[in-house]
Amino acid sequence: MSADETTFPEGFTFGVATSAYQVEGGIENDWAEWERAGKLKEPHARCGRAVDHWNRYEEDYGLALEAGASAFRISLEWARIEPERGRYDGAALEAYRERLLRMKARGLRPVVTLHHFTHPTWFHRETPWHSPASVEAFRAYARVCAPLLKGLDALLITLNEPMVVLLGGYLQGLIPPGISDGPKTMLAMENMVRAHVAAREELQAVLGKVELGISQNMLCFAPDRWWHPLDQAIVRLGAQAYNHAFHEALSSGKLRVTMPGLASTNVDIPQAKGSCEFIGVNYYSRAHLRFIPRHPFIEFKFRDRVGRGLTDIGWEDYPEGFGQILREVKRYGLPVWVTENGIDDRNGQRRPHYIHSHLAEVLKARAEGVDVRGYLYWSLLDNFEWLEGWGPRFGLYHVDFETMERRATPACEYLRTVAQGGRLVPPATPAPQPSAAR
Ligand code: IFM
Repeated sequence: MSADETTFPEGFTFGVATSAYQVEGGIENDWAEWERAGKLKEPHARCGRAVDHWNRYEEDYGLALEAGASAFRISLEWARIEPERGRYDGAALEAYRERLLRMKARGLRPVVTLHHFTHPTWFHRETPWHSPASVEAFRAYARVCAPLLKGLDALLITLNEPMVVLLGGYLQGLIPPGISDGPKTMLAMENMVRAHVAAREELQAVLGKVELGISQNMLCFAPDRWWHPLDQAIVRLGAQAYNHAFHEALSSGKLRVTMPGLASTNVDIPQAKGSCEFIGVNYYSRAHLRFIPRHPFIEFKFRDRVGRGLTDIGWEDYPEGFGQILREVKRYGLPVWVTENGIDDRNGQRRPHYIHSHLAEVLKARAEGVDVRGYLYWSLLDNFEWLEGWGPRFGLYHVDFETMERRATPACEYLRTVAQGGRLVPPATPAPQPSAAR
């Protein structure tokens, strides 16, 4: 290994990531409605008070610092800020401003997402993403958020994982708004690109120069049958649509998706060209795709092809795919931020090894010229994992969901050692065997 492959450059940022609905508690939005409609895997699960971050934010900033973080990613909850269309909640705005100022004062650079999966309850009824009104609704929300961000030098993210919202909410109907319609999915995608541009304009108008992007969930796709031309074809089309179409639209102004039999679009949105300062990558796993001769034509599987054992949520632990994705995004010619990377590891023993192997890929990619500037671990705390509810544990800190007590897992000390030393070192304890890890 060269020095470049063991040492992080001066200024490289280590941080942690969270999102409002998953940690704050006490939020009424489209997901709360979805839960009450019994749509989670466990129909009685509720996010409810989440992990009470709304009240414990000072404690949580301290925990992030103890884990070596110098950046803290949150999202603003649109439903708190605009509970009724056009009515903004001054107390919620003040509370967010106070939290961001405290974060900054404690030495944590704010990373602020405007939209992380959730919507106010009026949104899908009045201005759903497939209607052009969504663009102006998001613009108005961004305009109200902009003053909160003044003087913070925050890294800004307009949309988190828009493809997850689009595929889950508009194509598969599994998450709000529960639609299953290819053409509407593509209209919604086009409007999300336009909404990103509109939000950028509003933020720039107040903040001047911004450092802004989106966070894209990026999977390493592989053909289930390596030799099968149709599996290879859907991997090519799927990776282009899922991983790259959004980034490409924001880079070139051209939105192109080809998913035969599912959804396709080809529109030019010139205002979107060059509308990001960085590429945000959320990476977790590799997925194997297999062509099936009936709708939806694609079968999606997590397989344990290398033998490291699946993670507790059932995803493949495949750091090599992270390296591949980082090299792929080099084509956009922008700095890269890893805005999420993490593992559901319910006993906490594998997490240091997962972080180590994924940080090794960051260093390799940097040595190959990919300008990765920061790494945010998902997540600081165990939290509410959407359709999966309360089972998964991604946290650097284990949370007792009854008492809300936070307890460090071994990854806290590991991340702190790497972040403070600026060097990648192996974890102190050996990796658990795959069988023991499941
Ligand atoms: O918990 C989610 C997060 O909200 C978005 N990215 C993936 C995480 C793990 O599934």
